[in-house]
Amino acid sequence: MKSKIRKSWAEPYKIKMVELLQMTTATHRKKVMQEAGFNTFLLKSADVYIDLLTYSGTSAMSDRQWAGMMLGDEAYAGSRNFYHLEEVVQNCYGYKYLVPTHQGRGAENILSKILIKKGDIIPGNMYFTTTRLHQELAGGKFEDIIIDEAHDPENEFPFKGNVDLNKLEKLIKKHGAHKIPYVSMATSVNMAGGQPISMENLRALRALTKKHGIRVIHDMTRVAENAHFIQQREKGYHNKPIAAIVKEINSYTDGATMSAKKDALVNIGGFLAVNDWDVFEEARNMVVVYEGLHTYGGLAGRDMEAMAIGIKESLNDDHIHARVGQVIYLGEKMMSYGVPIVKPIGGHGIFVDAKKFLPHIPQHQFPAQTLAAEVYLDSGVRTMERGVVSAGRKANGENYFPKLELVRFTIPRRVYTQAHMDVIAESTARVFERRNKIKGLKMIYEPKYLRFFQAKFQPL
Ligand code: PM9
Repeated sequence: MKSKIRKSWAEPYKIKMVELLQMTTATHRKKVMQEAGFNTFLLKSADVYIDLLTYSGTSAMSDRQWAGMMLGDEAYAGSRNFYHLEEVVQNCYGYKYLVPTHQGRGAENILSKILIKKGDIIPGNMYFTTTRLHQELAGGKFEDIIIDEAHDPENEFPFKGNVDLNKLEKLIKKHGAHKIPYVSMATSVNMAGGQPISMENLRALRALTKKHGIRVIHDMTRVAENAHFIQQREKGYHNKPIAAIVKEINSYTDGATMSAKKDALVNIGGFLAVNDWDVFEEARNMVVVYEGLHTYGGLAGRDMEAMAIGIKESLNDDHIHARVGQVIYLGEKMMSYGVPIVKPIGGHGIFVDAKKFLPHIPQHQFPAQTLAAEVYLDSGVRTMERGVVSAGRKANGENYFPKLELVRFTIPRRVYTQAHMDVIAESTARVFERRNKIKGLKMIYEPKYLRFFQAKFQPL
């Protein structure tokens, strides 16, 4: 007889050191939220109890990574940690050439400047804020070619990160392949809620782009989480280790930008990795202008060592199972309280559907920004907006009004416990109970670039 008892996951580590948290009062939270202009990015970390603003650079490093930091070779040129990192990128990810950068957007800047010419089109499976901005600053135009299901929070399609190949073919027909320097393909699509792309779709994307001589550049920031969903959901992958799935994903692409602050479990770092010698040569030259010498790219030797070790740890099956397991635990708890979230639950956080949560607040009054502020006011849990504020403005000055208006509860890796997840879900449920009394916001300060980081708001 099959047992009915749930088989839980647990973290494949134990805790050696703790960081004390700050508890705050409701009065204090109200005061600091007003000072922060109702933007959770402008709160001081000391005023935050549980910090889900981002999972970027906020991971807990392992004892091995900390030990690796003591092996930092802080030579200006040719640090031994660079060669270790290069070997790990080649062996674990399968890319030939490595250019380290201080973080992901450093790699995006260099890549965009090398490959994009004015008037080029860059199709991608949903935009990401920094990625699209660098493409635009280089003179390109981003075109969304993700499948329609990705724009519907209720749609439970298991691979909502897939590329719609018909959309791509139409773009090729309209503009010609020579106008498309590469397809910008992300794994675990961030703005869609951490939704994976399937191996089948990747294979088809490779075949189509090969036919037209178009590169595929991989935003591999969360490739291990994507590999987990392929392992769990795609036929033929159940018994394949995460490490092998990651290598197969990469094999269908020509290069990658990486923010190592996510999957790779470090607090700072990133890289550009390519298979094409000519692109590498240019990138190696350009990195000295924007980041630092090509063997450190804005990083200390110790950072590169921690990254090399972190990459290997990130591909461990038990690690990734527990990491995604914690996200799913929080999502299921939220759903049990009736909180509307993006489904299926993604890899790096829970994305609450603010349009459904606060249907009486129109999008131009920033429902997701409002909800993020309300959750903080309730409990000191910090989240962030991923909706109309994050989407920004088009070249003609008009606001983008994205279909998805979400609040992101992203979970730092190896940092919080299951009890923290309970506190977060309960706080969100309390705000849900009093949702009808919540009013929207108006924007009173708007910076020119990536406005979500620094914009200020006032309650209506
Ligand atoms: N992502 C995140 O929290 C940090 C900045 S936005 C709050 O989700 C992708 C898919 C990312 C990403 C950063 C970057 C840029 C590129 N691609 O932050 O520059 O999710 O290391 O990476 C953030 P860096």
